[in-house]
Amino acid sequence: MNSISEIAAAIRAANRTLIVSHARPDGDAIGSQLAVALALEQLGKPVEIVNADPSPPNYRGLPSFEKIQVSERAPTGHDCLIVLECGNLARTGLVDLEAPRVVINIDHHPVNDLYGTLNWVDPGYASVAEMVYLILLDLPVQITPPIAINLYTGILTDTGSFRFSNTTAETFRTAAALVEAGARPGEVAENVLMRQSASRVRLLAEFLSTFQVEADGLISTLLLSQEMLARTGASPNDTEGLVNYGLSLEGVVLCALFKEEDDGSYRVSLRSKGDYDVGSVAEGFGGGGHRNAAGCSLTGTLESVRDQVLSALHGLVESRR
Ligand SMILES: [Mn+2]
Repeated sequence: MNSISEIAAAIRAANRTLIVSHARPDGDAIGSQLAVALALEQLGKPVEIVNADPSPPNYRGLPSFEKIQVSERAPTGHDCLIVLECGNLARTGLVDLEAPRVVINIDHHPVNDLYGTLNWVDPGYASVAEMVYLILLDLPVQITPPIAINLYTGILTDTGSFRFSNTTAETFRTAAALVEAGARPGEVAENVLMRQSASRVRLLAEFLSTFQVEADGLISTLLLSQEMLARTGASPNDTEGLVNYGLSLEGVVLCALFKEEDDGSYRVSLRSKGDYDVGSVAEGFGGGGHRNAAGCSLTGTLESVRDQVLSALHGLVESRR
């Protein structure tokens, strides 16, 4: 693993930088990308941002959002590639992504192929935005209000508004520094969290009616079908974060969201409280993730997919009784 100062030195030495992140980008991916781009502009360096998929509408008001290009094909001619939040290059969803002389891999997911010429992967951070903040301090650049707002957004969204167990004292220290640098928590929350589309709210109403509990109230399940998406007019972006409702009921420690994909397979999102490790459950089905947030894909009927996943979750509960 490389040090922050080695990564900052490589960023300073670059002439033309491309910043990419994962397909279906989230608040941490977008906020971190924009912050790095704004930092490079302060240094007078040409920089491009490319994502394979459009950003969810609630992030489109972020400072300098217009810098993000959406294309499946990555532009060429860069001497430095910064990859944020990707365990491997395939996660970018970009085709023909060429690896230039310098590839900088910054991630906080536990499974990462260390494909960079420089790698900094640390699952101890709740968000990549916190890691980017430390790199920007080392570059050094001034943490302007636009940079602060973008990084604060990454932290806010990846910590579930400072609710998830990944939130540390350092998370709050970084967030505090970003507030001092010009991020306004109330404004960011209003712009990012309280701007749901009508289709999402319609979907939420249908979605919550699928809520079921079992194992004496320890496990909850939720369903998202293609029919529900079609009926409510919901877009793929409208389903982001819905799984977290599964843990909102008192007593529930494990939840599974079964999302029917358009090819008929099921994307299973798993969430847990405390020490219940859903990362290992997802790995058992060929997926992955963190202890408290993971996912996998299964083929088969809803009934068979549900049975397989629930038996693994029941096993987890039994092993701790
Ligand atoms: Mn993240």
